[in-house]
Amino acid sequence: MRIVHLGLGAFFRAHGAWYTAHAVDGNDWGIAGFTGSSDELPTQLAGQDGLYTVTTRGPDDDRIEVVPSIVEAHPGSDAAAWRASVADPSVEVVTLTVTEAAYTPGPTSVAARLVEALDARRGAGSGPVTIVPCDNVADNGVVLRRLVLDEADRRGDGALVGWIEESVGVVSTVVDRITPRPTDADVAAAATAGWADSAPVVTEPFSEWILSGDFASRHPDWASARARVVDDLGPFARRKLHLLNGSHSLLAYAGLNAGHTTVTESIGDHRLREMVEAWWGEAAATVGGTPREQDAYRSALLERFANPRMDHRLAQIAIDGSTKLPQRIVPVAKAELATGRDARASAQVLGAWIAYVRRVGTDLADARRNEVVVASRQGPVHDAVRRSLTLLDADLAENFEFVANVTTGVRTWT
Ligand code: CS2
Repeated sequence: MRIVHLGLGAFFRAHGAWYTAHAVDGNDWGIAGFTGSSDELPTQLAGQDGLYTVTTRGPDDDRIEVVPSIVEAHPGSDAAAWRASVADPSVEVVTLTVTEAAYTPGPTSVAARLVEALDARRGAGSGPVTIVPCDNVADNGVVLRRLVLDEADRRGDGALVGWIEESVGVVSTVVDRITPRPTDADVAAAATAGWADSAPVVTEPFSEWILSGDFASRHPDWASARARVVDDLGPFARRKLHLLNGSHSLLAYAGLNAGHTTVTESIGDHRLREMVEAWWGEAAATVGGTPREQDAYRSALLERFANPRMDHRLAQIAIDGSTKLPQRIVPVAKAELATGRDARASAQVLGAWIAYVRRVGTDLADARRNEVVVASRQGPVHDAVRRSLTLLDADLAENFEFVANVTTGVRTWT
């Protein structure tokens, strides 16, 4: 049985592929992976039979293992192989790690790629399949299903729409495992540990995978590898996106503005640590669980962020703020404002982002770079803030007091 994966990067190899390897029936499954854009990784993996090492880097030591679940690796640009793989009758699951930016409509969106491949699958008569999106987007399965159906509808192919409705399951997930982009030092460390691996992955000890929804086909017994299946994913998604990812974005923008390079350095800076605590205080209202559970989650996050042996670059987290912040920060700001409070901690995070964008300008790494950079440099700071917020959420941009608080946030860094 086969899984096709789109977005073959370090995170998937430390997470979905790793869970598959650890499932009791993992040996019955093989993954055909497609990168987002890299041509290099498929060649590297092919040169080592798809095998690679995962180093689990704790605060005190490393544990190294070889993950055997990837059986084929292709560059994302190979559209013919992509269609043929999804159309293959032995394939029952399609997993995705395509980042937040891919969940917006458009001809290059993940939905367009999926619809093309699903059309080939229908043509081949290969039967039902389940899509498992693994990106930091709330209700990712629900959002993706809508995008896929809209895209099929846009093509005017009613039969395809009907087939997708009947034969394609889309589940929603919450994923978590901090996985820095691999470096040359990781290759050297694997070699020192005795492994000739040109594509190693380094990750943290913590991992979480929570799934919800109906499968239309068979899938590996991921629960046997400690994935969880729940009825209501909402509270888990908000906890992860607001507490972890929200504070990550804060540490990234404020940390880079303050001259830091890694998450460990950023969380070690008292001023930033206080900002993170303030953010968590504000986000608490949107996150389920008892105060005790929230405390435990936050303490665990502080330890994860402070892991002194992890080289997690703030610049990696800073990528694509315009599609990440609407998931991580905007819902908290809106919930706070709706209660009549001033959402000052949310304003701080957004202020740190805008200050960062103003500083780096056209060097910004963001799927919407041009609009974001132009907005951030438009006229006086207050106007730039209003225009930048418009790109995230129109209501926020119209709240005069909130715009003023974000402007204060920008001034913190200038
Ligand atoms: C990070 C996430 O790069 C980012 O935006 O916040 O990739 C984060 O490391 C993962 O979601 C952790 O599970």
